[in-house]
Amino acid sequence: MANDVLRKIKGIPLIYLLLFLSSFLLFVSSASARIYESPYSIEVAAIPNADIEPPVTTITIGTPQYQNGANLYISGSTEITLSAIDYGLVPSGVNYTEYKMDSDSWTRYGNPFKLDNYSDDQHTIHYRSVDKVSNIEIEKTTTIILDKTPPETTISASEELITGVTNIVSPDTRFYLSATDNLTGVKATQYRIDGGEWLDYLAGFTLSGAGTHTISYKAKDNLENEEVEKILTVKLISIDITKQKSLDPIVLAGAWGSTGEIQTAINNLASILSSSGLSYYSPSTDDEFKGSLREGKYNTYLLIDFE
Ligand SMILES: [Ca+2]
Ligand SMILES: [Ca+2]
Repeated sequence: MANDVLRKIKGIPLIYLLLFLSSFLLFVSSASARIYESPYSIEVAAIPNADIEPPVTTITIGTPQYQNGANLYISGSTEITLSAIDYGLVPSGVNYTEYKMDSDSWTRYGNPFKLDNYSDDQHTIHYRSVDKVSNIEIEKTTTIILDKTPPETTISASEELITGVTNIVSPDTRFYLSATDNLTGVKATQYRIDGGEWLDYLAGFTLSGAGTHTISYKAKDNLENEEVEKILTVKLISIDITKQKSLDPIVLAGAWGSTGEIQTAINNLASILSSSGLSYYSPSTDDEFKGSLREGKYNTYLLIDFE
């Protein structure tokens, strides 16, 4: 068998043997080059200065928020979001983002956060990010004014309201609301009567219907911080009909008799009362006169005795 192979090789011209040998060596060298190709490319990615740029962090202030001139107001329920993108020739990626309030210490950022544990005031949020090769972003700041407090509303009336009692009022009594807010400002003041529909307060209002009434009132600021409803209970006394009639004098004129002389006197009296512009009623008997007195519906009584 081996002799057969040797005999066949001996039969091949030398030039073919050399060509075969050189092809074989070329194949072996290119195969070894391929084997070392992969680790060589990893070394290229790790060359110095591939990432010398820090990340860039962006802050987003959620709602509610209220901009008034240069001032940005937020409430205790407003969410603050930070997001970062890394830069560089070959960015290594954001390692972490951190923030701090005012002069507090840095806190690693995880999820959107609120400032409900801070006091109502102006605060500065500092924030920055660091990439995976320790490039640190120069810190940025955003200043906000935190307002977690609803307005306070007070009620007053055209007559003095006494604290601690059920005040007696009339249909003419006018009620006024006044709301003040600590920082953001009052957005709306509302009231409702006897638990009815809420109405926007625009100007003084009155009540109607004799009896006990409740006036509920509240206000909210420009960040929707809403005051807890306050209630004033009053008793309305309506002006009765007799009292209203008293504004227009009505005279009960008692003069009665059967003789011509008395009747003339009665007619003269009626004429005088009419010309005076007074409303009057003249009973025809003394019993009728007394009955009218008992009813109490006249405010002036005139009894003429002709005897
Ligand atoms: Ca970077
Ligand atoms: Ca407020």
